[in-house]
Amino acid sequence: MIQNGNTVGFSGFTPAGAAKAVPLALAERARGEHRAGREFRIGVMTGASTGPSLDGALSAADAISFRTPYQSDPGLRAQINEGKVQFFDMHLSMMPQAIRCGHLGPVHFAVVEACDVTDGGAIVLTDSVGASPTFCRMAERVIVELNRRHPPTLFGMHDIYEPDDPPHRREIPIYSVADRIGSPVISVSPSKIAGVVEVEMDDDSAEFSPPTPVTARIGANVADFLVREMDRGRIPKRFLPLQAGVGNVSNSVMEAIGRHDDIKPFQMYTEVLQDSVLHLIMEGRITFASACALTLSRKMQDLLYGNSDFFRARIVLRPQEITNNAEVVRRLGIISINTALEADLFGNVNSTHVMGRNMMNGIGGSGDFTRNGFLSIFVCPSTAKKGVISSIVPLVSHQDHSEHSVQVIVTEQGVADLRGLSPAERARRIIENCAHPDYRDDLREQLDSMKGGHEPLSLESAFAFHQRLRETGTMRRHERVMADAEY
Ligand code: 0RQ
Repeated sequence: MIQNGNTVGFSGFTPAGAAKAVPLALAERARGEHRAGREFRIGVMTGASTGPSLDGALSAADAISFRTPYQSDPGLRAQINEGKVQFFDMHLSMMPQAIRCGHLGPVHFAVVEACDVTDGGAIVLTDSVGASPTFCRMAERVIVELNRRHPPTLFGMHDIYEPDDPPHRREIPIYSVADRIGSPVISVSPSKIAGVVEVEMDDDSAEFSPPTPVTARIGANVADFLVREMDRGRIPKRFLPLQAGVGNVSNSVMEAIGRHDDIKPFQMYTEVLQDSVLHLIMEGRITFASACALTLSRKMQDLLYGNSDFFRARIVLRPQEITNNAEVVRRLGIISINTALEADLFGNVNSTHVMGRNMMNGIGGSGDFTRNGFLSIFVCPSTAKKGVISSIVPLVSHQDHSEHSVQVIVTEQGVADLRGLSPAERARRIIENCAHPDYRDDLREQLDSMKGGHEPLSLESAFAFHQRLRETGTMRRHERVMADAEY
């Protein structure tokens, strides 16, 4: 049914709840078409990243022409960076409205994974919601992947709600983390359902590396900082809901906050729940979690599915338009914690482009939360790639989050609280508190050489660190690791 040139909205969010059987079949079909000398490429929209069965398989078959809004598959990433796939990197919260308003063109098919579907067209999603409600509403036809791996007892964990579009939008009536405002199912007209594909397939799994001494130190620094803020009365004693990004660093940060003796049990209003959060829910350290996806290892997924009643009372899964909604994030006073690839002396953050050119994953939801959070924190190790890259640079090579939104930067070296500081004061604090000692002298000299102006920027040396990396294989002065290699 799906034709060359179609746009397909697939369920899936990091990579929970991603459609798998249909994309694998599409990849096979694309190979066949290519062998016969015919073009077969489609536009792929999802909630966020997916795994080998979707982005991996379709990109390996050269079947993707356009992709949005977020990805993390190595093969697809390479095609994006070679210019073979056109990738539109966008704030996750804004995608459903952009689709409804036609900004991204028509959606020919929605392919959504479900744990149940009724004759009347009620679809119960699996372990993520993402943008599926909007895909189903806007697509010309809907294909359901009924995946028996996910139990129908997931019914009741989802809260499906789509706001009206401007000028008719009213407030989104979420006043506390656990509020439910929508329906447990997506309802589509049965006549629109083109087919139901019955499968039993595991999610492409999300295994995390255990905390390293560096990520554990970053986590401890964030937790200690939040406790100090509470002691000073700048965060309410009952704490505020947390948002934490995806990945290894974020998993360690959640561990550290969750286990800190001086932080009382708290709530999360976030995008992705990883293994660490599920442990903390079981221990009563997290009392309720609102999210868009459950990105769990196989072991933790089994545990959740074996205890659906317990977790349904403590977890709600919402569309990305709601989990990341600017209005709700501001109202609830979210403490947002996301990961940077690099940050500069003024507090600008790059989360997406290595050396300003090569896409890593995408901005995802980090901008939705950072711009609107009560407290917006960025974390990263002070160096990358065994120390040859400093994460603190004179000027970021690509900017996702500006100095106006980034409030606190944390590395394993320490915490730079940038609130209320001028650019020159921010630069000094970031160097002394966050940069790796190997790079501090160089950064201090850079700063001292920049005279005058409100923001002490040197156009001549702004990218000195990046240029050195490209020429010598390291950002360190007076060293040469390899010439003109990876970067
Ligand atoms: O690569 O494993 O090959 O060495 O980047 O870095 O330290 O393992 O960190 O897994 O937490 O990912 C920003 C990519 C961090 C992620 C990013 C290399 C480093 C390693 C990964 P190797 P780590 P993480 C809500 C929030 C944007 C979206 C977002 C991300 C690899 O957090 O995509 O925040 N964020 N969403 O070596 C070159 C540098 C580098 C570097 C690190 N300066 N230059 N390489 N690396 N710094 C969730 C969603 O929106 C869905």
